[in-house]
Amino acid sequence: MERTLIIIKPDAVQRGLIGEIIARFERRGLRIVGMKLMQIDEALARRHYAVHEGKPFYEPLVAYITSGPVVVMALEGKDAIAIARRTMGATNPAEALPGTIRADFGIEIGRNLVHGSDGPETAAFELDLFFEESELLRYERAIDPWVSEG
Ligand code: D4T
Repeated sequence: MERTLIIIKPDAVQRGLIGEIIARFERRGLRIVGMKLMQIDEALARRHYAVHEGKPFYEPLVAYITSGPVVVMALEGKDAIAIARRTMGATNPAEALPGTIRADFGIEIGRNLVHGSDGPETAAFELDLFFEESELLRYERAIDPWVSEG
């Protein structure tokens, strides 16, 4: 069982796509174990995107992610990290496969609607950045055995 951090970015919130995006992860079978609406401040944005510091897109990226409210979610499931990223599609929406969130709603990399952790270490780091341990719930859904053999 894995957990991953998803951010529904400011462009998706402004465009009224929160419900649409949550529904796609939910329908895929991933379980929401944490969720909140928040505004990311500059310090948190810089920590979250620290690996990109110095790259040409770093400052615009910080400006974009802090430009309005976001929804952050912790999703749980078997292979949740890779499955969430495939549900999102390629980083650049112009190259994402149809049927993915980024392809269906986006056209360029600087407005790519969602973030998802890219590996187990990143997921642990990012979940810790955005959630207190007490905000991450443990529960089972009646549908879980119908989503996964366990
Ligand atoms: P995020 O982190 O938003 O889920 O994106 P990815 O994990 O799919 O992609 P990433 O870490 O390589 O890039 C982080 C973030 O930077 C933006 N970006 C990236 C950009 O604006 N221009 C670029 O050339 C790259 C590589 C988009 C996502």
